[in-house]
Amino acid sequence: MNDTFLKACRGEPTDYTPIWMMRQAGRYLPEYQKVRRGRTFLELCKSPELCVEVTLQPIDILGFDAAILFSDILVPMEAMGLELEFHEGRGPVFPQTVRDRAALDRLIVPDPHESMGFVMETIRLLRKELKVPLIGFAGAPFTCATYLIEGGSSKVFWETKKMMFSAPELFHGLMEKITLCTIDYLKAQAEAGAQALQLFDSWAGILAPCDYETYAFPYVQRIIEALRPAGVPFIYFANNGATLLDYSARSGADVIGLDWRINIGEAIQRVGDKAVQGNIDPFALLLPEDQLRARIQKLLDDASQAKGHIFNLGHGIHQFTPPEQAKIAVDAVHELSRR
Ligand code: 1CP
Repeated sequence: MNDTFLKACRGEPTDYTPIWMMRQAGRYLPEYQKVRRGRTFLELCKSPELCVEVTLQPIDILGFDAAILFSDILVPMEAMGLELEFHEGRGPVFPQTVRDRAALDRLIVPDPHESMGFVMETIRLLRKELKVPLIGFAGAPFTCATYLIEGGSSKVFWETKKMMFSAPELFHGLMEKITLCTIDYLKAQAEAGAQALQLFDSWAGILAPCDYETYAFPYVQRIIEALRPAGVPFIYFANNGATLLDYSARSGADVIGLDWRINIGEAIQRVGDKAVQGNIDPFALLLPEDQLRARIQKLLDDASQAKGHIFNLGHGIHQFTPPEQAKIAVDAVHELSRR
C-alpha cells in the first residue's frame, strides 16, 4: 500500500510529494465516457461496481497517489428528500427548491446506510482493490445549501443571499439540517473504509468574511469536530478562499486545500502548523511540457516549508484537458520532488 498521501496529510516526512487531482475520475477521460454512455450520471453514482471502475481508472492510467470516491456532493441532498436531476450541459437541477419553512420541514436527515448504501458499498469494494488511500467526501453545508435554494448552479446567488439576509432563521435551519446529514454521512463513509475525508466548499468564496463567519464557518467547524473520533485526516477546501484562509486554519482540518489564486508559500505562512493541498491553476496543464515542468518545480520550491504538501490542482480538472497533459504533471511531480 502506497501511503505517501496519508503521511503528507499527517505532516510526516515522505519520499516524494504525493499528487491527486480534484475531479480526477471524470469527464476528461475517454475511459470514463465509455462507462458513462447509455446511463445517466445518477444511475452511474448508484452502481457500486461501475463507481469502482471509474474511481480506479485515473489511478491505473495516470498513477495518482490517492483515489477519490466516485459520487457527487449532491447525492446526500437527494437523500434528504429532494428530487435531483443532472441535465447535459447545465449541471445539477433541483425542480423543487427550498425557499420557505414548509420546504425546509419536508427535508429529512437520512440514515446514510438506508438511503445511500450504494456509496458505502462502493467504498467497501474499492478498499479491496486499491493500492493507494481512498478519499471520501461531502459538500460543505453552505455550498450544498446554494444548490437547494437556487435550484441548481448559480452565478449571482440572489436567492441564497436573499434568504441569508432577509430570513436568517430559515437559512440557519437549512444549514442545521444539512450539517446533521453531512456528519452522519461522513461517519458512515469512514466506517465503511474511507481513509481521509474532504469537505468541498466550492462557493464559500462568494461570501464576505464577516458573513462566512456567521453563516457558513460554524457548520464547517461542527462537522470537522464531529468527525475527529473517526481518526482519519480531514481536508477542508474553500474555493476562492484566499480571503478566508485564517478561518480555514482554525477549522480543525488537518489539511487546507488551496485554490490557485494565492501563492502557496504565502498561504503556508498563514495557515501555520497544517498540511496544505494544491494549488496549480487547472489550465496550466495546457502549458507546453517544459513550461509545465518549470511551473511545477516553482510550486514545489514555494511549498518547501509546508508541514506536509499534497500536490493538487487549485480546482477540478477541466473536462477538455488532454489526459496526456495530466500524466506529464503526475510524472513531473514524482520526479522533481524525489528526496
Ligand atoms: O458525467 C457527467 O456528465 C457528470 C459530470 C460530473 C462528475 C464526473 C458531475 C456533475 N460530478 C462528477 C463527480 C464528482 N463531483 C466527484 C467525484 C470524482 C472526482 O473528484 O474525481 C466529486 C468529488 C464531485 C464534487 C462536486 N460536485 C463539487 C465540489 C467540487 C468542485 O468541483 O467544486 C461540486 C460543486 C459538484 C456539483 C456538480 N456535479 C456535477 C456538476 C456539473 C456540478 C455543478 C458544478 C457547478 O455548479 O458549477
